[in-house]
Amino acid sequence: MFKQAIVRPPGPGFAQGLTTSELGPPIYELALEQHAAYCAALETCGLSLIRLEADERYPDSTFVEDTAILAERCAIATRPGAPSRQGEVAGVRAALAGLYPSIHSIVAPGTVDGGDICQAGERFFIGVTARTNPAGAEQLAAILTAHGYAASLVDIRAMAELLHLKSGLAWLGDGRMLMVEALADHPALADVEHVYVNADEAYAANCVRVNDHVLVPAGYPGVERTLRALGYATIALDMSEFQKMDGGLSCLSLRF
Ligand code: CIR
Repeated sequence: MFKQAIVRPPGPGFAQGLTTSELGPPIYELALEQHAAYCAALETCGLSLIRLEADERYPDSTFVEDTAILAERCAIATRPGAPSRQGEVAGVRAALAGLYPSIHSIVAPGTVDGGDICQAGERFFIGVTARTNPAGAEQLAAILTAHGYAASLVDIRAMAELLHLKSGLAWLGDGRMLMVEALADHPALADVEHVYVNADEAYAANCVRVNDHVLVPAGYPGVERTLRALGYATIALDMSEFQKMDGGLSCLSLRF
């Protein structure tokens, strides 16, 4: 069960962040509304929120998930793969200081984005991507295994359409992984149950199981139907302005 989450609203310079999407610039006011609805949904799921102030120096800093890995037995401050994002980590680390007895760090030349890390119970899947390099993935795996977790590397560098591992999959609990079909044959994912997302709803592979609910992006009825048929209670959230900046649901919070 998650009890808390760290969130940070977008700042006015949000549109200057990194993006590969061709969906046009985000509307700031709408992004704030969508962020507020996202925070309310986390509270509906029973979480209390640690709300950081918007950090105008870093336009991508609303995507807090990329700056840390938070597990029950350890916390790791990342070193994001995009140089423009590395300065985001200090503020999140400061927020974590009172919450974990010690905080590990990913160090150069390693890079890790939290969006590449998927916890599945006692096991962590670590995506190797353009953002998380092999050195960072190995550092993280060593920290996690020292704390008694299993760690599996999932190299998806050949799948350029996936910015992060969790752009293409989400752990649902109960031994199940929601995923795009492109990941179906990945050997690292062979021993979890696969639940597929159709290619035309690929964005919705980035869902988040939060306690008794699964947060899903609004506008993807096939994924919602699939999840409801499996017995999950879903909460649909409009993510349009974050999608314009390559962001998904998971990246807007650090849940622990
Ligand atoms: C970036 O390119 O880094 C941001 N514009 C989006 C990050 C999304 N993060 C995530 O999916 N975990």
